[in-house]
Amino acid sequence: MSTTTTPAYDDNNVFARILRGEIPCRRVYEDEFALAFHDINPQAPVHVLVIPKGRWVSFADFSAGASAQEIAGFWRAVGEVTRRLGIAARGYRLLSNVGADGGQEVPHFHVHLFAGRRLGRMVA
Ligand code: IU
Repeated sequence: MSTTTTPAYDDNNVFARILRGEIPCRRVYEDEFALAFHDINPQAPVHVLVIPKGRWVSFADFSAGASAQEIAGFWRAVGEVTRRLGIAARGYRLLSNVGADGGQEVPHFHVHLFAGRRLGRMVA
């Protein structure tokens, strides 16, 4: 038995609505496991969000509850996005905020992908 502090998934969060096509996005890539689109408020020349198709609040419940196929498919999609964007040679940064202390604003698991300039050092 395991315990979790992850809140229940909110089907009306903005990324759920993007997945259902109720809100438009600038799509970069999509497959059965993931959708990638440009962040609406980019923090770097390339700022793309990659989200799983499943109903996961954050990396916390995704990593504990998703199937191996979902987890592998999602991370393979992240890699595919980097290849399609042509950023692999110069490098990039992956980041995922989790929960309140992590500064997560949208409660659907997402990975930020930053690239296109020499990024600053991480600040905790
Ligand atoms: P966070 O990790 O939950 O803090 O990041 C949420 C991101 O979602 C943030 O970078 C927003 O600019 C972005 N975003 C978006 O791309 N489209 C939206 O409609 C909303 C937020 I609301």
